[in-house]
Amino acid sequence: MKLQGVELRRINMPLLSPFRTSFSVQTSRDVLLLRAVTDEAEGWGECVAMADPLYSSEYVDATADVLRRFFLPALAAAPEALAQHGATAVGQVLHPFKGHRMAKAALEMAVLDAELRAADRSFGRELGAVHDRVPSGVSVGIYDEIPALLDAVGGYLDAGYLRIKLKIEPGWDIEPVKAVRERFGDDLLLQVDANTAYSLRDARHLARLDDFGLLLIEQPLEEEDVIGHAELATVISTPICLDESIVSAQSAAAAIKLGACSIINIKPGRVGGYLEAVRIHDVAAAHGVAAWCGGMLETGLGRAANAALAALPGFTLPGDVSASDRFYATDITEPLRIVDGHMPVPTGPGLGVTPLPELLDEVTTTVEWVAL
Ligand code: NPG
Repeated sequence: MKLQGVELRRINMPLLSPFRTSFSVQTSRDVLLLRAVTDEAEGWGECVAMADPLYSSEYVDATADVLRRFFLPALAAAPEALAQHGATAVGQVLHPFKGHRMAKAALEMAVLDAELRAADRSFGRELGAVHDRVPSGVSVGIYDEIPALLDAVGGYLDAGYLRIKLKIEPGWDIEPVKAVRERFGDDLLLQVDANTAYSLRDARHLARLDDFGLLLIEQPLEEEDVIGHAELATVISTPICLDESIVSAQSAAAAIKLGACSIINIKPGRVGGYLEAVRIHDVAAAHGVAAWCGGMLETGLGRAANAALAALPGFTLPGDVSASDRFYATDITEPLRIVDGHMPVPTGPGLGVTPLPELLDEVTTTVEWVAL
């Protein structure tokens, strides 16, 4: 395969309703898309970095900059590696550059999509999917009042979602969880996500969540506080799941060994790409640690790829793999829908979905072509 150039396209997608977490209120999604053009096919990559560095240190302007300034020139200088090894070469070529995993992931995804479309193979087949559909969970933001939260959760359950994740923060934790449990019963698959909003001093408070039969509590403490999570695990009985702390297969192995988590949320963007995500899946499975696929408000492109990843055998918990209409009135691809609480795994070549030009143009803010 010969990479001829990459288009960097910024789009802005309005959210159906504001999405509030412990770190921000999101009303629209500013996304960088990559279109890799090779001599054989073109492929799409979606960068999951947000507009501001509040979830992680990356942000969308910085990902565009590092791609332009370092990653695309490095790939242009390594044509033999790409020709011989295809998308697996991307991670190796970019390895000397520290961090910037969301930018690396987007570029690898675009090259992989082009390679797979040319070979008429799907993401699912390439990554090792063993299911043709995956159970769909939904992430529910922070609300001002409990009744509004209960209405939202009820709506998602009516839509068929099989698992509810509540965003929590200090002041919005025990009460909303209790209210949802009471209203929707003990059988509801329920978990919470703190996005680093607590410290170890809150351990006793967080232990109050133990009464509610949660599947897990996700990332209660800071990203770098792996030891803190291991200590917290000795105080609370709700299983601890790590998200922000896990940035590679190596950090996953370390967190598992330290006893910091019994579950991992795997997000391809956070860990540098779908291929590293598979390696984390393998590490988790080898240690008997459950995994599930996280979401970052992706368009249909990232959502399709996540559905393929979530179909690997070690993804034993429902992921944040929700339908396009969870966040968007109109997606840029054909809308991804859930059927009986499950998202079908796309079977077409590559991602199995492609942006529809007129929908894409409607949300595009800038387009830039980088010839290689
Ligand atoms: O379903 O796409 C989705 C969103 C799931 O809550 C979700 N994502 O912390 O996991 C998270 C959160 C997030 C969203 C994080 C956007 C960062 C950016």
